[in-house]
Amino acid sequence: MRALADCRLYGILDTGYIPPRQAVSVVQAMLDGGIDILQLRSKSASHDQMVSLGEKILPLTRAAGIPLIINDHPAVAGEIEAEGVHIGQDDGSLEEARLLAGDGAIVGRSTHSVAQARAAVAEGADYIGFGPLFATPTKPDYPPIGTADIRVVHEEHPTVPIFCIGGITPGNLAAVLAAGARRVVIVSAILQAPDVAAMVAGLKKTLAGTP
Ligand code: TZP
Ligand code: MG
Repeated sequence: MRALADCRLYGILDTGYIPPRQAVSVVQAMLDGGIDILQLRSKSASHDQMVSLGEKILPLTRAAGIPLIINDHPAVAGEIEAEGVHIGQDDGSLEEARLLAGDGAIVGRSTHSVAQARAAVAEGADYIGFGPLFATPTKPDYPPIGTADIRVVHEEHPTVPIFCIGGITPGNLAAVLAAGARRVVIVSAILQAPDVAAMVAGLKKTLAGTP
């Protein structure tokens, strides 16, 4: 299984873009392209629907040796024995998520400011998301925070994996890396690409060009 420390391109299978019947083929394309870590995110699914979708995807991510992270549903992560769970600012404590997700699970937290990043790290998050950097239809309710604080959070937390997120595309990835990012989450630019595997492979190549 790929270690979190070795993950730089984080993909999300978001049911807002991909209907459940296409989930398996799109996940396979992301894996074929070389995605490092994958999240299952559905803002509308019930616990049982998340279990059912997660159980369809897990054999693929397992075969590829890539961690599967469940958004918002720590108990689902525990039930299907996914590698981890991702929670937002309003999703309860990290400790509670860790208890539900089970021993050894990765627990990540979304953060939208330097202060939130500091709090999540203090709480023991295994990684943090940091953004949205730019305005994005995938998370329309959050004002973009820009790129200036990327360097600040990396300097404050040199050993914590920080995944920059929000409106990142092949067109601005180089600028995001130049602003100090090392790891990114990219949702719509991957899921809306005509060739998902080729998009992922191209993004990986750009990331590989920046140590
Ligand atoms: N959290 C902050 S921005 C965001 C989430 C889930 C959405 C990122 O999606 P996209 O399409 O890559 O902008
Ligand atoms: Mg949430």
